[in-house]
Amino acid sequence: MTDDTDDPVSVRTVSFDTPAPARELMAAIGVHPQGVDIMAAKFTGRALYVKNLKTVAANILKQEALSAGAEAAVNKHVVTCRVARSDALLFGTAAALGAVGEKLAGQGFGLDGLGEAMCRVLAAWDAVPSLELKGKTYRLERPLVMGILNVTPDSFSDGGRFLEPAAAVNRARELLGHGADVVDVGGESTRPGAAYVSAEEELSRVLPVVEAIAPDYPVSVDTRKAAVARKCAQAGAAMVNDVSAGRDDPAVAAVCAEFGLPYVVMHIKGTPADMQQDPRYDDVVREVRDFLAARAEWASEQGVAEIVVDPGIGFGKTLEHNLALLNNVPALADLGYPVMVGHSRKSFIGDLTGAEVNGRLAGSLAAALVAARRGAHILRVHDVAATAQALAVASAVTAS
Ligand code: HH2
Repeated sequence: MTDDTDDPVSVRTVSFDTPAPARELMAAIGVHPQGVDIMAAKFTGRALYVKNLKTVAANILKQEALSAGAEAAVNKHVVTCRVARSDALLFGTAAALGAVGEKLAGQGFGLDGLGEAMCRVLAAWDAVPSLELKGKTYRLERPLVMGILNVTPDSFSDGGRFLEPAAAVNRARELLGHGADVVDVGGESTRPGAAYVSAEEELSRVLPVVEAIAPDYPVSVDTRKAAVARKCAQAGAAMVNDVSAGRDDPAVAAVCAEFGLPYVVMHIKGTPADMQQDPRYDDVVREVRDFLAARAEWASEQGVAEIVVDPGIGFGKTLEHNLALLNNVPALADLGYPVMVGHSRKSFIGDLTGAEVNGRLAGSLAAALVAARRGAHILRVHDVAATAQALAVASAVTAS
């Protein structure tokens, strides 16, 4: 029996609306069919998905779970050690799973680190993150709606419509009137293959909007450049949204730290120029989660106090990658930071339905509702009024 994988043990939250996907995941882990039946009956809606345990560690984890009143579904050959590694699905109350995490300390076989990671993940399960924008604290019990304003000639959906400063300012006011909690102003398209824009050009596009709107309302600036972030912060911007997560210009984080602004770090594979050329992942959810955890830690080391993470829908992802990320928002939310999702009108909706960019409202609303149900904290959208209405109805129904 060989053990040829160097991948570390990882843990993340998974959430299911019905037992069927939980059964599928247990089948993929290689759980005995009878075990799948028994454990599916104890299904609780969310679980911990532990990957890549050594067999001995999987056996210990199973015993500790059972003794704490939780369940661990592992590969059927773990008990006879006929597999070298197994994944595990851990079900139970947060208290029972927390007890398992604590008991793993001192066990060896890689279980120490797993126990600590489990406790960190569980601490985020029922916590409600908050965000401070312009001195107001938003408790993110319901998602904030961020209205998109692209002051560009070439954005994939609204390119060229708001290039004139007056048109851009009017659009910002319109988005706010439609119920946007914050407006995200961008002066550089990041659609696949988009052209580079200088800081001067970008500023000439976004600054008039920031100057007109930011004194009264929360404005986020969508930029990869510290020079743009700084001028906008001086003009009163409340937040910085960086699709490169500080990898293009690390000084963006320092600007956020200096002005006390929340900083959105987004996942992208490659650059806008090459990101859609055959993107591949072994496990897109784990890789995006690890990336966001690392960039958030980096931003925190730069002195940023408030960090938002974003899986970057459409940024170096196939249809399957985008769907997996939207369905697995809980695995990102369990990092403990607010999660932003930018799904609006994107090409995965066209891939699924054949709809053209401006005919993707229904698909965008469906994605918004699923992301909200999965725990997204900020939804970045073009269609603010429709999104706000859909969210209001969905939350009223589920609260009744
Ligand atoms: N998507 C786009 C731009 N900025 N920022 C975050 N945090 N998340 C996203 O998903 C995201 C983003 C791309 O959409 P859009 O702004 O509509 O188009 P373009 O880049 O062509 O201007």
